[in-house]
Amino acid sequence: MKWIAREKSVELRLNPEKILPGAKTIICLAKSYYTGEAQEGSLESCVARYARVPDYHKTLKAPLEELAHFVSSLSSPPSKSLCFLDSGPLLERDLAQRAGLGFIGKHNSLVSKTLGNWFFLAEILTTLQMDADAPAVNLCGSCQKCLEACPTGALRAPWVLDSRKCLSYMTIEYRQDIPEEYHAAMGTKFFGCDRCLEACPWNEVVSCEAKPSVHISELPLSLKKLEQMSENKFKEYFSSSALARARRAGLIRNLRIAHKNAKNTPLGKQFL
Ligand code: B12
Ligand code: SF4
Repeated sequence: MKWIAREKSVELRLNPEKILPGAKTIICLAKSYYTGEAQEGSLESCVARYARVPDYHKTLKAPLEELAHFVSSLSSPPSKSLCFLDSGPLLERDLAQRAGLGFIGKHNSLVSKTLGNWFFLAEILTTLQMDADAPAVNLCGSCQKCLEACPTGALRAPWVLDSRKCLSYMTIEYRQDIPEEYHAAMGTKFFGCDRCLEACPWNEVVSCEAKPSVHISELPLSLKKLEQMSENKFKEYFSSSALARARRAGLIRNLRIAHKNAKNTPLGKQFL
């Protein structure tokens, strides 16, 4: 993740006017990905919740662009707008907190009083001048449940995440063998990690409707299928899934560890 520290991207992150000259407003958006609780022992339960729905980079692109188009049409001459969805050089959580969408919890994710912490962030950067909402206030209090729940000690202190120890980083971004010391902590979770998010008591207030997803059950997800698949076929089958980010080799690596941890359980057999 060296790109985070690159001088150019730091400069852009700190100064959105360099991304869009004349930028006056950042509209921050949140979209819930909550699909309800997965059945225990199901393949779906082994994947981080955000990846249980089709890849948000793709599904949210069109509605986001439509909204940006609408924003541009609000003034004459039309304002200029740019859309961001995870990929751009913006500090999405910091901006969302400042826009009042929620507060940055001690686990580093944004927590909303209505959506819990199960949502994506997106932004529209625009030259249109708009009034700002009030920033959100932190409501963690003395709670430390997320820090206690992290199985690897990646959350070293409140708001301090050591990504090198984070199972989300290990199973999605890391391209080498996962060191043995992290295998047990992974359990059967072979893509991403939700442990710190699951621990947050603010999830009890989730007010959005859970829409069950069939996405994971539709993917060819087993060691045998992945090992026999060509890279081109992998790209084709996983084109609508966030799981593609781990690549075929990464998913095979992760599934082998999850299988070892599942021993002879019915779930372990599904990994084969
Ligand atoms: C790189 C990245 C990761 C990396 C590193 C995480 C990290 N610490 O930065 C890894 C792979 C580990 C990761 C994991 C996850 N990620 Co991620 N990730 C990103 C990404 C692409 C960039 C983050 C970045 O720029 N980091 C660099 C640091 C400097 O910036 P920062 O963390 O935003 O800011 C921190 C400090 O500056 C400081 N700070 C800044 N302002 C303020 C203000 C106050 C008051 C305080 C106290 C602190 C503070 O605290 C911030 C939080 O650590 C963002 C998208 C984006 N463009 O923002 C998604 C994003 C943060 N990830 C997201 C998600 C969903 C996850 C996972 C939950 C996925 C999963 N289930 O496995 C985990 C959660 C892990 C965790 N506990 O943080 C969502 C979070 C949504 C939300 N509700 O907050 C984002 C916003 C993507 C999106 N568009 O939806 N992620
Ligand atoms: S679990 Fe507790 S400390 Fe962590 S983000 Fe939620 S409220 Fe804050």
